[in-house]
Amino acid sequence: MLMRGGTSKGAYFLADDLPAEPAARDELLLRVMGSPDPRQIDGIGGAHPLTSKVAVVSPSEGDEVDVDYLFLQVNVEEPVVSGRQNCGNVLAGVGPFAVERGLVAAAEEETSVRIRMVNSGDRATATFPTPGGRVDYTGDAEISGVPGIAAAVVIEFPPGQGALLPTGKVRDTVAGTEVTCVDNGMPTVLIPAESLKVTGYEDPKDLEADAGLAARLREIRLAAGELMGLGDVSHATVPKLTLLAPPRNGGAVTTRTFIPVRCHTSIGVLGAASVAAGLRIDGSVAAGIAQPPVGGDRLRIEHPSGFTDIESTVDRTCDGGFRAQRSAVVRTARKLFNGTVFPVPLTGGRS
Ligand code: NQM
Repeated sequence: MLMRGGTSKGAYFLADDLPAEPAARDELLLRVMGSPDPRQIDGIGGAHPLTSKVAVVSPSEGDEVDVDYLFLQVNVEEPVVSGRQNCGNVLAGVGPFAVERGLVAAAEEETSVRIRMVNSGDRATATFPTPGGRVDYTGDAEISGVPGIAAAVVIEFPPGQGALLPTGKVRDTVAGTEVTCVDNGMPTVLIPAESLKVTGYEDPKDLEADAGLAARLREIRLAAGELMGLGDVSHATVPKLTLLAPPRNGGAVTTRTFIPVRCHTSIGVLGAASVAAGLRIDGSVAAGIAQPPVGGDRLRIEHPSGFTDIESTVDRTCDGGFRAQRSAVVRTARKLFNGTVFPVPLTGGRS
C-alpha cells in the first residue's frame, strides 16, 4: 500500500510479504523504489529522501503492543537501505495500515494502535477515527507541508529509552562550532544558524546549493556522530542537523533541518520532538535564540513550510541531568494506492 504519512510518503508492506532475510529484503526494496537513480524513474520512489521510505509492519508477539513497525530509508542515489533511524511521519500511517490489513480490529468510533518502533525499541500509540469500524481518512486536521485537510492521527510517545543528551553534556564544541546534541527519538545536532553564517530563514534549495555550508555540516556531523556514540556516520542518515534562528511567526524557534544532506522541506516528527526537548534544556545552544518555553507542554517549531506543534516535557533528574517525559503530536495520513508493485526485474540491466 502506498501511503502519505504526515509530510512523507512511502510503501507500506506486511513483513510476511517481504523476504525475511535483511539483505534480500533490501535488495528487493531498491528495485521496488527504483534506486539508485536520482529520478527513481523505474520505481515507485519519489526521488527525494522524504518520498523514498518504507514501513514494514507485522503483528507483535507480546501483549504490550499491537504491531511492530520497522522503518527503512531507501537511499535515492546510492544502493543503500538503512534501518538506523525512526520516522515519525511514516509512523502516522502505520495504525491505519494495520487496520486496513486486518492486523488490528477497529473500534466503532476511533481506534488506538500501540506500535513498537523496531528501529529503536521505543513505543508510540496512534489514535485515529474509525467510524463504523473502517478507517476514515477525511477530517479537519491541517498540517503544514500538506495541502488541504484530513483526519487527525494523534501520536503519543512515552519516554524514550535512550539518553536525552547522548554526549552527556548540554553543549559541545564540535569542529569548532558550539552545538547541543540531543536525542528525544531522533539523534539531532542543534546549531545556531548564525554560527554557520546563514540566517536560518533561507529556502531549503538555497541552503542545499551552498557547497561551503554542506562541507561544514558534514564536518560537524561526522565529529558529532562519534561524540554521540553513533560511530562512523559517513553513510548513516543520523544524526540530523538542525539550524536554529529566532522565531518569526509566533513560534518558539525557526528551524532548517538537514536529513542529513538534503534540507527538509518541513521537519521530522521525532526531529521536532528532539528540537523541542533541546529548547527545554537550560543552557543549550537554543538559549538566546529560541523563545524561552512559557508554561504548558506545547511548543511551536517553525520550519520552511509552516510549523509543527509538539507537546513534550523534560524533567531534571536527581543527579542534575535531564530526562524527557512524554511527547505528542498531531499528524494526518492517507491511503493513496493499494495494489501490486512490479519491481525492476533482476535481469533489468542491473549488475
Ligand atoms: O523525525 C525525515 C520525515 C523524517 C523523519 C528525516 C521523521 C521524524 O519527515 O520522525 O519523520 O528526518 O529523515 O519523514
